[in-house]
Amino acid sequence: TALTFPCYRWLIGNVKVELREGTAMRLSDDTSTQLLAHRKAELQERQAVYRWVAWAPGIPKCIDAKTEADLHQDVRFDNEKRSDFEGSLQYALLELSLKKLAIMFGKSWDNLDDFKRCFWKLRSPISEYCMEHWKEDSFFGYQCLNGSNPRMIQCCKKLPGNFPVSGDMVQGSLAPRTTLEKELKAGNIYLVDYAIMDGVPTNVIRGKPQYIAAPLCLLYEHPDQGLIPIAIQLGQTPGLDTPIFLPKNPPLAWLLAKIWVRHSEFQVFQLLSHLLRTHLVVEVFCVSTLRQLPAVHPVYKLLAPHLRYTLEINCRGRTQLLSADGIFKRVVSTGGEGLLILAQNEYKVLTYRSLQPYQDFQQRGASKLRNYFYREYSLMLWDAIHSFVSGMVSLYYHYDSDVVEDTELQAWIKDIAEEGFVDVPRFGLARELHNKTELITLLSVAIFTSSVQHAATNNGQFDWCAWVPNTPCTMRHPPPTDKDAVTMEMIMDTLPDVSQTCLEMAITWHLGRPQPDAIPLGQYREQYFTESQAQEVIDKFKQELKEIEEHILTQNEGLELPYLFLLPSRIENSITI
Ligand code: OYP
Repeated sequence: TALTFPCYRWLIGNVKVELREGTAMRLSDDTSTQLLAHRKAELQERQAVYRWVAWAPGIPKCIDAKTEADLHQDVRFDNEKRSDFEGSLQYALLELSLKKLAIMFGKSWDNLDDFKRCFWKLRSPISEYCMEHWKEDSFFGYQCLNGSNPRMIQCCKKLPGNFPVSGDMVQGSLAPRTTLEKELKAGNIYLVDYAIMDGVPTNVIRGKPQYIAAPLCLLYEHPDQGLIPIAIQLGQTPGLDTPIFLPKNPPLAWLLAKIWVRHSEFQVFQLLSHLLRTHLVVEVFCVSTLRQLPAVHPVYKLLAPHLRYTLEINCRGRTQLLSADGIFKRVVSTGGEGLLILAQNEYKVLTYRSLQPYQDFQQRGASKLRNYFYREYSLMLWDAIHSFVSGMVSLYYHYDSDVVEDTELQAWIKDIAEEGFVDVPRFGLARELHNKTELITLLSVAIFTSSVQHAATNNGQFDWCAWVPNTPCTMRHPPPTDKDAVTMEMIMDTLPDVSQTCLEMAITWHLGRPQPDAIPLGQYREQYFTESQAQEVIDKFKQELKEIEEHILTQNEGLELPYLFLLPSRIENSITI
């Protein structure tokens, strides 16, 4: 099989020889001057081939390549992957255009049932469940926990000053004999706040302006009904034109308010949780690993399988999805300038801590929410990854001083912190490694983000977005200001048109479907490590993943809505899509 990541070292006479067999070597393990010279030459060559570039200011740096064609052969898709990737979207679009729907620009659907007309060959059990249940409040609440953006919900101990919900307004949603004040104190009130969307410029599609809101949504963990939304405000500034929508309002007004929240969810989920916080974060690790670590370095060998295909998929994303004439510009409300400004807003507040799941849940006060499968499974997987990384690192680094003295490793983290995560004062990653613990955490973050976290955001996207009213990619009318004036016609004219609907379905199907050439988490097809001790650590990791697999399967048996996005067999080792 072709190597998907460079793994060779220079030998005498400048002959490159693949180095799949052989012991991992830190700089200080290589003693002969010849081997040291090879090490240096390899890095010089790689630094000439893999260069940083700022794709845009205010976001992480990426690989210097205009398109995927500029990438070195070593990091390109293989033929099978390429033809599958290019064929799959064509297939999906063909499915839809057969019905002559994909070209109906500007045509609204006549009624909600009409969305079913493109629900033909492209469907899945969860997308069908979604179609049946999307209007239900408890389903809305469920998606905050286990949908495609499970990192947004936070505990609310005190109402935000710009969200004047009163006890009277929500009394009807609460359990008997309690009050909003008591429930706030008890930690049963939660908030999703899309302030980050405020002021983001909106797209214009075929001459028609699209719209964005920055909603606030209050939720309550009801003892019987589970998590339910109890109040929604579709803007950050309270006022007469920004009423607070409640479940007891006219049903269409409440429904449209929820649709607006879900529309913000599409933007935040795709651009921030998915693109920025997985794809672009992992690209930084990818570039610095290629630039700073020779292929014999143990950290190179450890990370390489988790960086496969990421450079190429990101290049394709930049050129075909996010570019000035890309898919976002054609169908999404944040297409054009908006997506960049939204990403820049998030990058300003992105922290290294928030990429570590224990800290993330703790900071959001989300540790005791019931039925939060994403939390339960991602923590189990974090533990497994952390103990695997810890086992591997300990084979090659015995003392903290080994870490401190590894100049290649120090150059690597410096590249990550200073070049990759440039201009992000609050990120909180030091520019040098002081001990083994810091190294283990950093490597765990890299592997967790490229596998588990990417799976959590990517793999459900068709399930949650295929029924487009549940997660619309754009809105064609401004948010409602008058609760009594909401009509079904207004909802249909607001939701994506026929053509936008088709593209949302096609692309989310293309990206969310199981990848035919997927290598699951913990499966190392290319034997970078040949030492038997390393093999033992890998085997233990595989065993733990198998136990997690069984646990998840058992726990999901008979569930009306299973949560299987984090089933280890369905998590890829790296971001390949
Ligand atoms: C690259 O042939 C990627 O046009 C997806 O991007 C789709 C293409 C190219 C187009 C292929 C073609 C992968 C990397 C990424 C990412 C994260 C954000 C994903 C957002 C998906 C949004 C769906 C849009 C629906 C309207």
